[in-house]
Amino acid sequence: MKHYDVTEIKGVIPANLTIFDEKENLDDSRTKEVLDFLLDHDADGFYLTGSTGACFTMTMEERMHTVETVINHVNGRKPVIVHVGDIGTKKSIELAKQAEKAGADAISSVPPFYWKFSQDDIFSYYRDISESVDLPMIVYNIALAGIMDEGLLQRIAQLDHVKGLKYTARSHDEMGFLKEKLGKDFMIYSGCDEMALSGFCFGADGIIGSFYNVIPDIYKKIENSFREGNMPEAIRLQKMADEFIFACLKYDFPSVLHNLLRWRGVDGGYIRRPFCNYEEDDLQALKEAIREIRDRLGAKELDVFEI
Ligand code: MN9
Repeated sequence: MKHYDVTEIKGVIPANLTIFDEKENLDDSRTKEVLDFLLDHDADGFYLTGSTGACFTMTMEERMHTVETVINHVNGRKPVIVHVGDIGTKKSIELAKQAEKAGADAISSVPPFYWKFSQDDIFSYYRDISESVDLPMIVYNIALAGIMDEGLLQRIAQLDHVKGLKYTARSHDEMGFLKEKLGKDFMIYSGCDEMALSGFCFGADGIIGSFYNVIPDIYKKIENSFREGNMPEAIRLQKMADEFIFACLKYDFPSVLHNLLRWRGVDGGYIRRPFCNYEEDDLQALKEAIREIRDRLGAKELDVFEI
């Protein structure tokens, strides 16, 4: 199996949904169908068992099974990052070791949450996990959660195996400073889909997020337009994507992503409680909103939805 250097992990990377069946069991066959769709629609890599993947509703065994199933199916065609975050270091280490064995290209983790861990606790968490395997660690900072500030991120970034940062926020000044300070080979991924273009402008090497499960091709066009210097087109697509995202975010999230996949002709399976599963009838207003956005903006890119 091909292994990717962390500097090769870039572009548009879906934070994969975990696909369950009607009875809340993992659904390997639908998982592969969704992966094939993403591979056919320009996804540049995969980020498994993160918050979009409802990881905190899953057992350790289920997380490991998902990682193995996906990595085997992807079979080196694109890099795979495995989120191993938990609020127990020992559990994260177990997940990290399994990810390494399964053939992951990198691991990633949110900081421990729920209790107010000290900065030293959080630093030790990343040190202990990243030292437990021979894989690059991509730290996942959700700035809105207010758990890690710039000083702590810089301290963690000095750890040997820490090679990147997934940075989810609607402002990018701090992310841009960090990219400058930590150097070009320290990879930065913008995590807020509504702000992907801004992320690229502030130096992100890639974007990792939920909506790239559904419209990876539109985001690939945003990235390509940006890199070609076609800013009007990049801005048009990002604004359209934002209207689409904000219409979807009126519904339970990430539940609604499973329905959106279905509207693209892919069997996106189901989510697990306490997230809700929407019936088609629950989403008539969303279909109408998407049609309205498409018609008002003349956005033929939204024709991909059978609605
Ligand atoms: O970082 C995701 N963030 C969270 C990834 O789940 C907190 C994003 O992809 C958002 O889901 C997306 C919608 O707000 O930008």
